[in-house]
Amino acid sequence: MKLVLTIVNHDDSRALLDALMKQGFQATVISTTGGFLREGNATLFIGVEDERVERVMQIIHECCHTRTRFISPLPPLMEPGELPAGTPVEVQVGGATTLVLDVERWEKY
Ligand code: 2BA
Repeated sequence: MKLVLTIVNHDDSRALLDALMKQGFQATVISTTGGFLREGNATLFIGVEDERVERVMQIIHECCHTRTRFISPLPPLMEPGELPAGTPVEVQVGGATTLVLDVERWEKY
Protein backbone atom coordinates (compact mmCIF):
# COMPACT_ATOMS: atom_id res chain seq x y z
CA MET A 1 0.00 0.00 0.00
CA LYS A 2 1.10 3.54 -0.72
CA LEU A 3 0.00 7.01 0.29
CA VAL A 4 0.11 9.42 -2.63
CA LEU A 5 0.34 12.97 -1.35
CA THR A 6 -0.08 15.58 -4.05
CA ILE A 7 -0.08 19.38 -3.83
CA VAL A 8 -2.02 20.98 -6.68
CA ASN A 9 -3.54 24.28 -7.73
CA HIS A 10 -7.01 24.89 -6.27
CA ASP A 11 -8.37 25.35 -9.80
CA ASP A 12 -7.29 21.81 -10.76
CA SER A 13 -8.37 20.06 -7.58
CA ARG A 14 -12.05 19.66 -8.53
CA ALA A 15 -11.31 18.00 -11.88
CA LEU A 16 -8.65 15.83 -10.25
CA LEU A 17 -11.04 14.64 -7.53
CA ASP A 18 -13.77 13.94 -10.10
CA ALA A 19 -11.38 11.89 -12.26
CA LEU A 20 -10.08 9.93 -9.25
CA MET A 21 -13.60 9.14 -7.98
CA LYS A 22 -14.72 8.09 -11.47
CA GLN A 23 -11.82 5.58 -11.59
CA GLY A 24 -12.70 4.15 -8.18
CA PHE A 25 -10.00 5.81 -6.04
CA GLN A 26 -10.64 7.37 -2.65
CA ALA A 27 -9.12 10.68 -1.62
CA THR A 28 -9.13 13.30 1.12
CA VAL A 29 -8.51 16.91 0.22
CA ILE A 30 -7.33 19.65 2.54
CA SER A 31 -6.79 23.35 1.91
CA THR A 32 -3.11 24.25 2.21
CA THR A 33 -0.88 27.28 1.66
CA GLY A 34 2.36 27.32 -0.32
CA GLY A 35 5.31 28.43 1.80
CA PHE A 36 6.85 30.55 -0.96
CA LEU A 37 3.93 32.35 -2.62
CA ARG A 38 1.70 32.15 0.51
CA GLU A 39 -1.23 31.36 -1.76
CA GLY A 40 -3.90 28.73 -1.28
CA ASN A 41 -3.41 25.36 -2.91
CA ALA A 42 -4.95 21.95 -2.30
CA THR A 43 -3.33 18.80 -0.94
CA LEU A 44 -4.84 15.41 -1.69
CA PHE A 45 -4.19 12.23 0.30
CA ILE A 46 -4.83 9.15 -1.79
CA GLY A 47 -4.44 5.72 -0.22
CA VAL A 48 -3.86 3.15 -2.96
CA GLU A 49 -2.65 -0.40 -3.67
CA ASP A 50 0.92 -0.53 -5.05
CA GLU A 51 -0.15 -1.73 -8.49
CA ARG A 52 -2.53 1.24 -8.98
CA VAL A 53 -0.06 4.01 -8.10
CA GLU A 54 0.95 4.55 -11.74
CA ARG A 55 -2.69 5.06 -12.74
CA VAL A 56 -3.04 7.70 -10.01
CA MET A 57 0.11 9.44 -11.26
CA GLN A 58 -1.29 9.42 -14.79
CA ILE A 59 -4.58 11.00 -13.66
CA ILE A 60 -2.69 13.69 -11.72
CA HIS A 61 -0.66 14.40 -14.85
CA GLU A 62 -3.77 14.70 -17.01
CA CYS A 63 -5.67 17.00 -14.64
CA CYS A 64 -3.01 19.38 -13.28
CA HIS A 65 -1.47 22.12 -15.36
CA THR A 66 1.58 24.34 -15.01
CA ARG A 67 0.93 28.04 -14.53
CA THR A 68 3.11 31.11 -14.71
CA ARG A 69 2.97 33.60 -11.85
CA PHE A 70 4.73 36.92 -11.50
CA ILE A 71 5.86 38.03 -8.07
CA SER A 72 7.33 41.37 -7.06
CA PRO A 73 10.08 40.92 -4.51
CA LEU A 74 10.23 43.79 -2.01
CA PRO A 75 13.57 45.57 -1.52
CA PRO A 76 15.17 44.55 1.79
CA LEU A 77 14.88 48.02 3.39
CA MET A 78 12.31 50.72 2.59
CA GLU A 79 11.97 54.26 3.88
CA PRO A 80 8.47 55.44 4.88
CA GLY A 81 6.57 56.62 1.76
CA GLU A 82 8.92 54.79 -0.61
CA LEU A 83 7.27 52.60 -3.25
CA PRO A 84 8.41 49.02 -3.78
CA ALA A 85 10.56 48.95 -6.92
CA GLY A 86 11.24 45.21 -7.25
CA THR A 87 11.16 43.89 -10.81
CA PRO A 88 8.49 41.20 -11.18
CA VAL A 89 10.00 37.73 -11.33
CA GLU A 90 8.41 34.90 -13.30
CA VAL A 91 7.75 31.72 -11.36
CA GLN A 92 6.46 28.41 -12.76
CA VAL A 93 3.97 26.76 -10.41
CA GLY A 94 3.22 23.00 -10.86
CA GLY A 95 1.60 20.82 -12.37
CA ALA A 96 1.58 18.99 -9.18
CA THR A 97 4.14 18.22 -6.51
CA THR A 98 3.66 14.57 -5.62
CA LEU A 99 5.17 12.33 -2.95
CA VAL A 100 4.58 8.59 -2.81
CA LEU A 101 5.03 7.12 0.67
CA ASP A 102 5.11 3.52 1.88
CA VAL A 103 2.25 2.69 4.22
CA GLU A 104 3.36 0.52 7.14
CA ARG A 105 -0.15 -0.38 8.26
CA TRP A 106 -3.58 0.10 6.71
CA GLU A 107 -6.65 -0.36 8.85
CA LYS A 108 -10.29 0.60 8.36
CA TYR A 109 -13.20 -0.16 10.62
P1 2BA B 1 4.87 27.54 -3.00
O1 2BA B 1 5.81 27.22 -1.89
O2 2BA B 1 4.01 28.74 -2.81
O3 2BA B 1 5.74 27.69 -4.33
C1 2BA B 1 5.18 28.12 -5.54
C2 2BA B 1 6.22 28.09 -6.65
O4 2BA B 1 7.24 29.03 -6.37
C3 2BA B 1 6.93 26.74 -6.78
O5 2BA B 1 6.16 25.92 -7.64
C4 2BA B 1 8.28 27.13 -7.35
O6 2BA B 1 8.22 27.26 -8.77
C5 2BA B 1 8.51 28.50 -6.78
N1 2BA B 1 9.39 28.48 -5.62
C6 2BA B 1 9.18 27.86 -4.44
N2 2BA B 1 10.17 28.09 -3.57
C7 2BA B 1 11.06 28.90 -4.22
C8 2BA B 1 12.30 29.51 -3.87
N3 2BA B 1 12.86 29.35 -2.66
N4 2BA B 1 12.91 30.28 -4.81
C9 2BA B 1 12.38 30.47 -6.02
N5 2BA B 1 11.19 29.93 -6.42
C10 2BA B 1 10.55 29.14 -5.54
P2 2BA B 1 6.11 24.36 -7.41
O7 2BA B 1 7.50 23.81 -7.24
O8 2BA B 1 5.28 23.78 -8.50
O9 2BA B 1 5.38 24.14 -6.00
C11 2BA B 1 3.99 24.39 -5.85
C12 2BA B 1 3.61 24.21 -4.38
O10 2BA B 1 3.87 22.84 -4.01
C13 2BA B 1 4.44 25.02 -3.40
O11 2BA B 1 3.88 26.32 -3.28
C14 2BA B 1 4.31 24.22 -2.12
O12 2BA B 1 3.04 24.44 -1.51
C15 2BA B 1 4.32 22.79 -2.65
N6 2BA B 1 5.68 22.21 -2.64
C16 2BA B 1 6.59 22.23 -3.63
N7 2BA B 1 7.70 21.55 -3.30
C17 2BA B 1 7.49 21.08 -2.05
C18 2BA B 1 8.27 20.29 -1.16
N8 2BA B 1 9.52 19.86 -1.45
N9 2BA B 1 7.74 19.98 0.07
C19 2BA B 1 6.49 20.41 0.39
N10 2BA B 1 5.71 21.15 -0.42
C20 2BA B 1 6.19 21.49 -1.63
